[in-house]
Amino acid sequence: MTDKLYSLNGKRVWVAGHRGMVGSALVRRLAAEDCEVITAGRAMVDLLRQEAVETWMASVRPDVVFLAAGKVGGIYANDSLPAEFIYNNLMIEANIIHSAHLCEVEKLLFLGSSCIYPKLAHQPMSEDVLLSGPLEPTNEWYAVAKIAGIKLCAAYRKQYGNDFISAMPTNLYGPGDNFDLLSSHVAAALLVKTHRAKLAGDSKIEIWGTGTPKREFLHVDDLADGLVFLMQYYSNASHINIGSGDEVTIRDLAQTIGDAVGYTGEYTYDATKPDGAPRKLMDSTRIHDLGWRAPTKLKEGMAHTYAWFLENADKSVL
Ligand code: GFB
Repeated sequence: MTDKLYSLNGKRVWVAGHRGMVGSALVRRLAAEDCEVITAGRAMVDLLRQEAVETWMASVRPDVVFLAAGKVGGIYANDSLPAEFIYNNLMIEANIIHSAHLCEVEKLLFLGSSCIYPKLAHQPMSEDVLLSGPLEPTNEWYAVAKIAGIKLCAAYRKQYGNDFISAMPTNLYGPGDNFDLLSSHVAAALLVKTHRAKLAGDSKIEIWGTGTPKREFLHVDDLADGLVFLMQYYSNASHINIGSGDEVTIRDLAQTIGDAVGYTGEYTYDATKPDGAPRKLMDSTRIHDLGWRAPTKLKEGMAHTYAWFLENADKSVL
């Protein structure tokens, strides 16, 4: 393990996007640190408005920012709301990163996504394949905004010496996910579809696409732990991947979720729906070499997520 470069002790830590899956996991994880966690809902500060962000940050003066706010969604949402995905993400990250510079925030961590890498990038994808080829068309709008966020951090490091870093998580799942079938990511969608099929006694579940694309899945509590690790052990450097190494086809993911839920029926595939990128496996060597690895395996993580879902999910989706 490398030496600790930054201590959160006694720091005022703003989690931007604390109502989302990643932000809420960060708030849970930060409870174990000796720091003050700051959150602010939309009524307090509209992150799309530059003046609102600058005024709020100048009055609150956080020492540390986790930038987990943004417009996110699965393949269908990304493909059907391109303007919202590019505009909201660009505005939120530009407003927060620039204000963090003005307010002399000591450290900021920006969250990107594995879709910043080219659609047909060499696998597993190392940090160096950024901007080496065309993006996956279903999410290029989101990807371009996230690439701009990485470059904003790099530019503020280069020009002003701000310690602004960025982390690129692989596909996520876990408590606090969005379970709306049209806008959710695949893991949450298949959990809802499988749960409903089991309750209704249906013997078929419809999967979008061919079922052959591969995805790597990271439990959001592992991500939050990795992000707190990076805040402490990674400084003044380029974007860094954070994956689990747990890669499965969508077909196998459906089966894993079927096992967690106790569904024994069949699956059908709707090839008129997009597959997206054929494969998106992160090369996480860099974070492993720093001394961090994701502890949760997909099977146990999915069982835990289903238990959380039964306890906590909005009754309208159950
Ligand atoms: O998670 P997902 O929506 O997004 O879909 P991406 C992954 C794969 O699951 C695709 C298939 O091959 C889908 O065709 N799939 C099967 C389904 N059934 C379903 C279903 O019911 N719902 C959904 N949503 N998918 C996202 C990007 O890409 O990855 C985001 O759009 C972000 O920008 C995120 O980067 C991490 O993995 O394809």
